[in-house]
Amino acid sequence: MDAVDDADKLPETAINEVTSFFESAPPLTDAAETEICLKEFVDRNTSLSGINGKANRVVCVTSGGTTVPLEKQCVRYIDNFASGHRGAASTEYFLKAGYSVIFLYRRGGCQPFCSLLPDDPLLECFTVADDSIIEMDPLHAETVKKAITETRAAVADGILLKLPFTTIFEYLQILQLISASLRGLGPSAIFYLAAAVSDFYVPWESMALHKIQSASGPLDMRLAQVPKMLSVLRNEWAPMAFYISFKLETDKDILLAKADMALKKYKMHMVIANELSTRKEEVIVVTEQEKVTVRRDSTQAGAEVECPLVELVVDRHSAYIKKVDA
Ligand code: PAZ
Repeated sequence: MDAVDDADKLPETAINEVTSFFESAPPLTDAAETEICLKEFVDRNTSLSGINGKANRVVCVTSGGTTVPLEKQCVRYIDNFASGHRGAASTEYFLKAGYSVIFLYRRGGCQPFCSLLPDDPLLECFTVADDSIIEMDPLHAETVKKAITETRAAVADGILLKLPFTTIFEYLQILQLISASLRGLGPSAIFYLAAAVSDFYVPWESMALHKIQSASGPLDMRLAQVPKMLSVLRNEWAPMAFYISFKLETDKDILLAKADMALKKYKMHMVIANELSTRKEEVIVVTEQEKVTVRRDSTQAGAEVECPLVELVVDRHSAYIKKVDA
């Protein structure tokens, strides 16, 4: 599956649904600043010579779940399951492979280079020696040092840009800004869409302003369908990029059929199928030509499935660039 042609253009109704979603969404508070950061990041990366022959290659990794607010002054919301581990770990492997990464992540979710930190780093990594001196617990010193230095180095070198989201509104608006900034990179850009994105939402204009009261009994609420943004991204926003989406199911009997369906419907280059209970052990990479099971190397302590997965993605992406450039 290569770049889209005119026959693949979306019907007007789909475009209209997307337009009205964006028109009615609460505007991003820092859209202008985000656009500037993205432009600087992409400009810098197109002028870099790159490592391992990966000049100009930029991947947008999405990570964590989007929320759907039920109230404008939000007290309650619907959430999507995702810890953000897949996205954070994949980011590290893409950076190692010589890619620059735009990490679009759920606020509070897992971060690259931080997987070895304890659950509550502030409370577990530091001790108070006396009233004024805070000391690092020697047990965690190396891990903390590594997390800080590697993150800061990647950001300072301009190869890692971290952009947070919480709601479905923020996620899709930032994704649109990212796609606009990566469009010019053509096949050198990857969208690696590991975030768990809401399918249903409450439109902003019909959302309650204040906390919904429970005194009036059971709550009846009709959720609208989130427009199929993946189609718009793939067909309209950045049509030459290389696309990888993820499919999560709990019923393994339907997993591959659903992944195949997503591959065809959204014209993805790869769909990564994973089951909730085994997602850290293995995934199945579905393409037009093949289905490849990728497993974590269980003989190695701390080995992650994202290591061979990203290796495979890089290999297929290189082949895609070669084919497009031929
Ligand atoms: O973030 P995490 O490591 O806990 O989980 C990753 C995942 C299961 C959310 C991801 O691999 C995935 O499948 N994302 C897409 C989910 C979906 O089908 O919408």
